[in-house]
Amino acid sequence: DAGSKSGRGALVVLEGLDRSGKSSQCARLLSYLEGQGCRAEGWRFPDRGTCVGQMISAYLANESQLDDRTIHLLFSANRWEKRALMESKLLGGTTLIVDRYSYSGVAFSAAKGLDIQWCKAPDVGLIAPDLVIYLDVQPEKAAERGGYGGERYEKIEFQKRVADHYHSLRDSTWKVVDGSLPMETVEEHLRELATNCIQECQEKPLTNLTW
Ligand code: FDM
Ligand code: MG
Repeated sequence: DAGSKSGRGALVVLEGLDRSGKSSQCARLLSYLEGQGCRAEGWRFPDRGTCVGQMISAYLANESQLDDRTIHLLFSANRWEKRALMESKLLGGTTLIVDRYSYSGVAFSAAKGLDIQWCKAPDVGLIAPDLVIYLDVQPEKAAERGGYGGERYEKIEFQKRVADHYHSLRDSTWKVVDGSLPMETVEEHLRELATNCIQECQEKPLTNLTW
């Protein structure tokens, strides 16, 4: 009975390239956890619902142009503006399943050639995830999956560079799941990883991201 005790919720992040299956898997995982009686919410970054999020959304749709460092800081600000709510949800016992987080921030901006340390710096002090699940799909395979939606970063050469940067960000909180396996198999892996994580972190204090 994951999460039915009185401990804090878990911060579970899904990362991966565009078309890696993250969004579908987040939704499936969320409904599974809810079905288990676990208090959980699905979040995503960018959160396009805020003022900052609307600027990001316009940029991604190529409706506006922004300097590379400026958009990087907006993505970070979009996480900062949600930090207080995130903390209160987690401390109140709600698990958050988050589609993209700071790792997207660094991998995508670094793929443009920005310095990695510079990219990491503005996210220091955000809440550190308890678990990062990386859905590993070859950029070529992801591109075959019904094509991209036409947003700014949805090009195979760029996604290849993003994949390299994701690779260099992997640390002990990461679990890599082969995203090319059948959907149900991926789903099963995610259920197990998330359930274990939720149980293990109930009594652990929240920590901040330090990289
Ligand atoms: N993206 C996402 C970034 O470049 N930086 C970030 O900090 C985040 C959270 O935005 F191409 C990129 C990744 C992706 C695009 O994301 C929109 P969704 O998940 O497709 O909405
Ligand atoms: Mg996308």
